[in-house]
Amino acid sequence: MTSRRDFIKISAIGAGVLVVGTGAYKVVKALSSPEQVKKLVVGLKRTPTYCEVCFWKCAGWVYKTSEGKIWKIVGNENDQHCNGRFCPRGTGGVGMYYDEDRLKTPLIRVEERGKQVFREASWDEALEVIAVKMKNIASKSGPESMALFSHGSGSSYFTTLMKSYGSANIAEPSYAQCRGPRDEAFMATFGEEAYSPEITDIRDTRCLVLIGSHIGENMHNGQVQEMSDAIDKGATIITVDPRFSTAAGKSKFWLPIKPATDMALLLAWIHEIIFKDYYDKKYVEKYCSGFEQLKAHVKDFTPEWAYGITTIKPDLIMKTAKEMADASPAVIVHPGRHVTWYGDDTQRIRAVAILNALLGSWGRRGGFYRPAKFELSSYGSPSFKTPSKTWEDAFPGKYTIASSPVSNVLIDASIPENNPGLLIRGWIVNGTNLITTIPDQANTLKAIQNLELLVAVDTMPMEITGWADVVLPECTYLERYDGLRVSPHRKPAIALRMPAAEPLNNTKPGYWIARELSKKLALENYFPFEKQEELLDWQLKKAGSSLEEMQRIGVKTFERDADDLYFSENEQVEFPTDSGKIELYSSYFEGAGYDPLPKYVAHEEPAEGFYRLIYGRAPMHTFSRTSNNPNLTDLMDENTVWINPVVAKEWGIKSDQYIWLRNQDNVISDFPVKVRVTERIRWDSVYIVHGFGHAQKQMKRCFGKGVSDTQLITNVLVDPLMGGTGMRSNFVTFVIEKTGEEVAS
Ligand SMILES: Nc1nc2c(c(=O)[nH]1)N[C@H]1C(S)=C(S)[C@@H](COP(=O)(O)OP(=O)(O)OC[C@H]3O[C@@H](n4cnc5c(=O)[nH]c(N)nc54)[C@H](O)[C@@H]3O)O[C@H]1N2
Ligand SMILES: Nc1nc2c(c(=O)[nH]1)N[C@H]1C(S)=C(S)[C@@H](COP(=O)(O)OP(=O)(O)OC[C@H]3O[C@@H](n4cnc5c(=O)[nH]c(N)nc54)[C@H](O)[C@@H]3O)O[C@H]1N2
Ligand code: SF4
Ligand SMILES: [Mo]
Repeated sequence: MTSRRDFIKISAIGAGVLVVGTGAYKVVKALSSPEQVKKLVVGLKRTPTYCEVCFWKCAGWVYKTSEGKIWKIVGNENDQHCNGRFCPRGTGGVGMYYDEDRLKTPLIRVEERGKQVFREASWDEALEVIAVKMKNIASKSGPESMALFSHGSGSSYFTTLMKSYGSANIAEPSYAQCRGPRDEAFMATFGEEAYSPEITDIRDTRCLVLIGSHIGENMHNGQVQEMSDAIDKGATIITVDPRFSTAAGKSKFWLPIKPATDMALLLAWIHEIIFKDYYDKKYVEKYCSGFEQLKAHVKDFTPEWAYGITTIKPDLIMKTAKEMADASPAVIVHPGRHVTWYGDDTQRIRAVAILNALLGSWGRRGGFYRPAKFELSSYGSPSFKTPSKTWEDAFPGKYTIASSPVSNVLIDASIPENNPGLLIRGWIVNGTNLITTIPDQANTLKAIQNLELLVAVDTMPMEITGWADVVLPECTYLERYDGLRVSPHRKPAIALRMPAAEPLNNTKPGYWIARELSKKLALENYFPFEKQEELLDWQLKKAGSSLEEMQRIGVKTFERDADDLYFSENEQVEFPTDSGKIELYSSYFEGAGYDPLPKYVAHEEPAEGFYRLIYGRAPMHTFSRTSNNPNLTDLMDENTVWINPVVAKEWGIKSDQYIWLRNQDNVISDFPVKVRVTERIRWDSVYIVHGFGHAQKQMKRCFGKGVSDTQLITNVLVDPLMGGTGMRSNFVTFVIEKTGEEVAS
């Protein structure tokens, strides 16, 4: 049996970074024991924070040396997100503060956009330039022709600014490039989303099915810890992945599926579970609607049928279906997170939701729990004006079930020749590196070239800042207050982030930036608190705490109002769907003109000599945001391309050799990438970690290291229901020598 010790480890309190996989990763630093670390920090000053290296938002403590320098970040033991342990990235977060390539002062563009010629400016001047342009845009074209792209803690301030200015075009890449299809599919089925952190009750599950979710490389903290616990307690892990992921290495069943065919497997599982009478009859009768329609729909989707599509043998499909049924209701078919794969993503995740419903796992121990969230008091600022148009008017009739603005729609709406019903003329981009985040870079750049204003608020000189008219340097999360973290979990909780140090150079917190800009736009009545700490203290006092208390404890966890983490035995549950039931057959989708039941649609296959480009995460990096972090580049400073030995042999390619990748549209990667020849990937695909291949010279450590998946994602399969950008529809071939360039050694 696999043991907890074998699995990817989250570093214990303040310990060095330790990453152990199934031979895939080496122990990269010696561990000091938690006791040693505890001794080391005795008497040192600490301040609370929650991590911004990814969006799991673990709460921790920032320790300073006796000289008062930021030294270490460790997990807060009372935090449900991390249980006192940070992941390697969170531990390495200190590197964001010390990175010498950070943005240092506001910059104003002096030459053509994109040429990257800037001059330094004062905050006052930079904000004045922005305010003048924004006023111009508002009077000429209406405030609704501005858009905000944002990710991370600062989103709320810039959202307030944007709404008070008169625009509701506020998009986060965590919707249309990430979990949007999943949340829409779960909403349609259960009337509720899967939340962040996900409400998966992994610690008590008896069977966890991972469809692409590569937990262990996807290092979302509490989830990795709970999966380790579940493995220790004997849970079965079933991993469906064309790649032998770290999770696959810990699985009883690895299903090396032919990529892009998951829908067929899901339908066959549904078929098996219904026709073998494996489903939870009492639960389905009591809570679900549309069972008979579903049953008729999947009648022919047998394991044999799916075998022809997925390459997964029928007996393996049957065995794994039985395994899930045996564990029911303590079974989780994981909803996934980054699910924008092939354009039929909402429907694929609908199939996932249906499976969970049949297995009775929603609302049950070891399945999905009911989240609880602390509700903060709001301070009653003036109400926002209603914009005369929103992003939904850009291309009417498209993506009608999208419940959040779609980033790619706002980008398309910035290109006049697309004839949008609303033309976007200016962007504020905060905390998202759109150039590496949105597929089809040429389209993004085309949109940018049409803008009258592009403001980038960032901590690093990332690609997006190179295209901006004005660059505003935010200080890192270690140097600022931010909004209280109130993410849902098993118990309601609040976590505080406060500065551990003064902002370096001429950088400022997001709250300050948004408020100063609001003053220049005469909108400061939407920011009634001059300092964010005054607002936090006000909110905390309303919550029965205070800023002073939270500075001491960092995290405050409350009891749930009722003992209702799971459905009780005879509970009558009214689900927030149209019918009040779990909708196996979605009347909502049907009403909106979409398939009420998920269907399998074949996807394009690679041409001869091409391989499907698939991508994912590495445990020690987050997207592109960590690629220049000195602590994390120490652990991994480039990505590699995984190639199956059969393919490598055909091409005469060897491990450690550098090659370029060329995609179906003839785009060649800017930089070469190191080869990793491995049995752990199917022959029809190649795999790289997202976030590398930076083309920004100002980031000295990561410039030119590895390849960018985004650069090669030129074919985008947009989800017709909600606008998500399917990105796994690209194929690459190998370029062994690039004319005019040396292969790096
Ligand atoms: N090709 C491809 N595209 C993808 C993905 C993929 O795997 N492959 N993944 C998708 C997913 S799942 C997601 S969630 C998105 C993520 O998309 P993003 O959040 O855009 O990801 P990053 O590339 O990390 O960009 C974050 C930006 O925020 C800046 N930043 C970091 N900290 C701060 C801060 O405190 N304040 C400010 N103002 N800026 C800060 C960083 O320097 C960086 O420029 O990308 C999506 N796009
Ligand atoms: N270390 C680290 N952890 C992170 C992040 C990070 O940047 N770094 N980002 C966080 C965020 S915002 C997100 S959204 C999540 C994303 O992480 P997840 O939601 O877990 O992963 P995905 O990107 O959906 O899937 C990646 C896996 O899908 C497999 N795959 C590729 N094609 C197919 C296919 O057709 N079928 C199947 N079944 N599998 C396929 C790949 O081989 C890879 O193992 O990670 C989160 N955790
Ligand atoms: S999972 Fe890691 S990077 Fe993400 S918030 Fe937690 S410690 Fe930070
Ligand atoms: Mo994501």
